[in-house]
Amino acid sequence: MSRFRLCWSPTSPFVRKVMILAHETGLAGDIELLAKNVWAPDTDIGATNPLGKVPALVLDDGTVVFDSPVILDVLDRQHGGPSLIPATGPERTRVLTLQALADGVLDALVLRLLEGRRPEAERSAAWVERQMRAVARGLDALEDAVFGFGPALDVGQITVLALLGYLDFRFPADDWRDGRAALAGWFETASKRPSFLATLPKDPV
Ligand SMILES: N[C@@H](CCC(=O)N[C@@H](CS)C(=O)NCC(=O)O)C(=O)O
Repeated sequence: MSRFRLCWSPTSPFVRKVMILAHETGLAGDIELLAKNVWAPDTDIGATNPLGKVPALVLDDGTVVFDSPVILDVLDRQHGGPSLIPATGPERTRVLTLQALADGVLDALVLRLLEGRRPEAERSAAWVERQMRAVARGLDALEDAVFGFGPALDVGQITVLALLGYLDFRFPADDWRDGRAALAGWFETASKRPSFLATLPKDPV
């Protein structure tokens, strides 16, 4: 029996963070995936996660864990390999802030995507522009942050991987690589990892 159940979707970058960590740490086989369409009017996700969002992880004692940074923290304590979250000190702060930065850019991208799905008359160009400015500033900050990346993958880098993968998936016309050679170069290498390739997003047919 699986040790964990994960409220999952094939396209959520936040779910992808969890799955990248699971593949990196050998935990993927311990996680049963519960596919959820959080946008379906009759979704039951709220019965597990009161916030109505994926990912949510259910432990074998029934404890529900969200959101993705907490899930990554819980799973990181469940494997015997090197931790992907530094235990203490400035490195811990750096890695967790990196995760928060990439998560925040993802939040802005999701808001932008959802705004674009509203009926045309209800869309706000100013709101979309606000999100796009946050995305641009966040990516510029990541371009600088790359120079401080550690040699081993951590939860910050996992989140950056999920973010850049999401940009290529949902916004292929955005040229995020333009003017961000260091970030693009890092991604070129990191995106070849088996954990990234095993978790490529796919729209349901
Ligand atoms: N901060 C959350 C974000 C999760 C999130 O926004 N998930 C999206 C899918 S990509 C969702 O389920 N949205 C449903 C909603 O907002 O109602 C995390 O890190 O887990």
